[in-house]
Amino acid sequence: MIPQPTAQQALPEQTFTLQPDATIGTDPAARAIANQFATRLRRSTGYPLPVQDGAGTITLSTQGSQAGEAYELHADASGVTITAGTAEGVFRGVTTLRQLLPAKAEATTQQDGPWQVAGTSITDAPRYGYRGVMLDVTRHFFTVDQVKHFIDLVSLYKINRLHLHLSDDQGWRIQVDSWPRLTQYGGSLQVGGGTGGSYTKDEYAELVRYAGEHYVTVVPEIDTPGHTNAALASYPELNADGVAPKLYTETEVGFSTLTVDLDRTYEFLDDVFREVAEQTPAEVVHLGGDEAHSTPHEDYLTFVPKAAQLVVKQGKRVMGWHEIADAPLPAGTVVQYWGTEDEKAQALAVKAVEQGATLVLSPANRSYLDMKYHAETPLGLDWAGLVSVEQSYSWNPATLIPNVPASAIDGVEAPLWTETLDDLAKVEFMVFPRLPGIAELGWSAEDALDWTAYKSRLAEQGPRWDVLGVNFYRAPEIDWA
Ligand code: TNX
Repeated sequence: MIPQPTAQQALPEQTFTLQPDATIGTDPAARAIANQFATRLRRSTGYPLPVQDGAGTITLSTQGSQAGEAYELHADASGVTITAGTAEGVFRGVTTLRQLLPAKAEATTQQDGPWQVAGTSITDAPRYGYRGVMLDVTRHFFTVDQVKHFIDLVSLYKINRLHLHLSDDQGWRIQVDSWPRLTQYGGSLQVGGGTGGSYTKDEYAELVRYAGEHYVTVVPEIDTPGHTNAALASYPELNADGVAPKLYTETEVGFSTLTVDLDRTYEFLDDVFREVAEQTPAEVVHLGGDEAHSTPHEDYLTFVPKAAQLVVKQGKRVMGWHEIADAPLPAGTVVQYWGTEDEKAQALAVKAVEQGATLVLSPANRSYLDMKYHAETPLGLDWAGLVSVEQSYSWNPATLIPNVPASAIDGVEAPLWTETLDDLAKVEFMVFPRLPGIAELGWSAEDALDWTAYKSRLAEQGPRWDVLGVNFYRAPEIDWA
């Protein structure tokens, strides 16, 4: 099972077997989760599995005293009960139950039983509240259906944030009614020069809804002041010389910047952050801030507080890459650390915390899912080094950055940049098997983290991914089941 639960006790001689007449009991708060689970299990088992009020053979209850995402799962010969204090907690428990069932339970066509769960009593709660994955939909665009599939896969590992990187040099991917050319023109291409794409408001709302149904919160990123060529190309008025650059379909970074001393820049951002925030149930909006190599540093320090204020004005907290910590930050800012454990990045993380910000950790040499596994990996980049499965798992979020108190860490996020990834099979290849390890670092207690034990639990996920049709990398250091 991944992530490893807080406490688990085997109940010998108490194997549960799902029978054709089984029922799924629920209270109203967990009904949607029960329906979702029943739908999945009906396909593979062929059993009717009616969902009913109150107790069932499998019972989902929100009547527990657990807080937030915590839950308990009890499986014995008579049935399975998942108890939490919230629907979210029940959902996390159901992802555990899915992993306790045979892999073939994930099949979309009818399979032969038996459908057994070894007797167990589990008590579980997360180490961190932020356990994210980032998908870059700018360098290559991914459709709503593709992102939904991505959500299906990551939510099985208790990932609870989907950071969508929605604007960059190569494309603008979210509709903004007051600046329509951002998507009409700025979203038209992608890396390599092929057709890009963008989400209409309805499509984006559908993504947010679907993520919510999987207890994943979407964190939208509008990258500023660098990584803005698509916007600058769409609107000449955003450029210092009033001339729009061409659309860009290659993969250099750091050449574009918003014009810091132009009023129109902030009118633009005010509109963009307002329209994006309106579609955001999350309490944060990410304003990027990374690699602004074409923004003079004094300008950068002027820009960040002004842009941050426009996010705060929308009732949202600011999130941004760690470079923003050089500027004064509003209360409640979340700084995303992407350093490779270098002193400059670490100093910015310390500076962030000194200002009262909290940290989400995405060390590039550990958590970047776009880094190659080894020198011959056909996809991905290697500027942060090669990131083997062991390298991505074997670190401790609490001690990664010296002089940062453990209390300042909100959690972890694994970013997937897509310069080299133009379809879902390639995305899956880079995400699996590394993401489950980052998910475990975010969820499981510090004393549960052990590469040797993790390795054998990871091996057991292989058959599950085969059933789900996931194009995972069969890393040779894992003895795949
Ligand atoms: C750096 S890490 C970037 C991205 C690239 C990525 C490729 C960060 C905040 N910015 O613009 O896509 O490297 O690995």
